[in-house]
Amino acid sequence: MSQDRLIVLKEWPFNAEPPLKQLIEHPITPVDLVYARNHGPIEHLIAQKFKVKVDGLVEHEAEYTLADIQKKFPKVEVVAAMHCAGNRRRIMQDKKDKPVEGVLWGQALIANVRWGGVRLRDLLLAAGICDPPGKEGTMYACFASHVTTCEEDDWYGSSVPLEKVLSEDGDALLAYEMNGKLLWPEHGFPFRVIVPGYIGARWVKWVDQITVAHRESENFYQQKDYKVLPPEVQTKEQAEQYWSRLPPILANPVNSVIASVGLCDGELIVKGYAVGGPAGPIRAVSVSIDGGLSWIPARIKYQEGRWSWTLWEATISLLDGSVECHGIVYSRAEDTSGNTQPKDTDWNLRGVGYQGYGEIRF
Ligand SMILES: Nc1nc2c(c(=O)[nH]1)N[C@H]1C(S)=C(S)[C@@H](COP(=O)(O)O)O[C@H]1N2
Ligand SMILES: [Mo]
Repeated sequence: MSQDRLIVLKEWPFNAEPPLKQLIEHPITPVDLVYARNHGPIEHLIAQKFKVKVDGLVEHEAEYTLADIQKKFPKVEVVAAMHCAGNRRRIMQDKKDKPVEGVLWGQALIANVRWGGVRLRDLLLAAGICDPPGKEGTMYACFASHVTTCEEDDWYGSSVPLEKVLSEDGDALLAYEMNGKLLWPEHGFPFRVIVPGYIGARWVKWVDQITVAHRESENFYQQKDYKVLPPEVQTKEQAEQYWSRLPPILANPVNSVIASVGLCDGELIVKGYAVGGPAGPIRAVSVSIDGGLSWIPARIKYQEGRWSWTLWEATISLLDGSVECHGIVYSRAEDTSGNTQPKDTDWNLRGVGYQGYGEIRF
C-alpha cells in the first residue's frame, strides 16, 4: 500500500492528488492513484473490533462488524466516480485572480472505482424505518465517523436525503471493497459510504454510525463548509452569517477537464475526462479552438453504467483553416438531462463547485 505516486499538497492532514495525465490512462482508477482528501488523521483500524451501528428512526438498532456485514447481506458492485467539490479550486483562483481558502487542488480530484459492499437500502430495510406520526418533511440518512477528531470538529459526518439511499437505483453503498480488494486504511477500512453522483464530502470514511433522522447531520462539514458562498462573502467572519442560510452541496455539477493536448501531422489530439451528477450520465463532450464559437464533437472512449466518469478524446485538424485558432482548447460536457458547463463560474471563498469549460493552452 503506497501513495507514492500522488502529489502531496498538504502533509497534515494528508491531502494529495494524482498526476492528471497518469490518472486518465486508466478507465478504472488503480487504488494507488486515488486522491487522498482528509480533514483529520488517517486511521488504521482493526476490523474484528470495529462496528458500524444503525440507529435513529429505525425499529431495530443493529451493530455489525465487517464479517457480520459480509455474512448477512448480498455483496453488490457499483462503478462510480468519487469527485471532491474542491476539484479545480486552483483554476478558480487563477482565473479570477483572487485567493480562495483551502488546499489549492488541481484538476485530478476524482477517482473512478469499482466499489463493492452492501446496499445502504438493504441495511436500512433490515433495520425497519419508522416514520413517527406528526413529523413531516424530508428524512435523512446521517453518516458519522467518531474514530478521530478533524480540523474543524470532533468527528466527521455528513447526511443525504433518505430517498437517495432508499431508491433502488440510487446505488448508495456501505462499501468495504475498492476494485475487488478490501478498502485501504487511507480510504476508510473497514467501511465507507458511497453515494454515487454526490460530492465526495458525503462519502464518510471509517463510518461507525448510520442514523435515520428528521434532520441533517450536525457536523461542521455538513452545516458549514461544502456550501457555495455568494461572491460578496470575502472573509471567514462574514461567512459565519451565511452558513445556516445556504443549502449543502449534494450533487456535483457537470464538468469536464482537459488532461493533455498533442500535435501530430497537423492534427491536435486532445484528451480528458468528464463527469456528471445525479441528473444523468454524460451524453456528449465537445471541444473548441476558436474561443467557443464553433465546437467539434469528441469521441467517448469509456463509460460504464450510470455513475462512472467519461473518458474522451478529440482530433482537430489545423490544416483545413476553416476555424481561427486561438492557441487554447476548451472542452464542454453535456449530461443526458441537457445540463452543460458555463464558460466560467463565479468566485466563492472556499473555491468549491468550479465547473467552467475545461481548458488547456498549446
Ligand atoms: N471520516 C472522513 N471521511 C471523509 C473525509 C474525512 O476527512 N474524514 N473527507 C471527505 C472528502 S471531502 C472526500 S472528497 C472523500 C475523499 O476520500 P478519499 O480520501 O478516499 O479519496 O472522503 C470524504 N470522507
Ligand atoms: Mo472533498
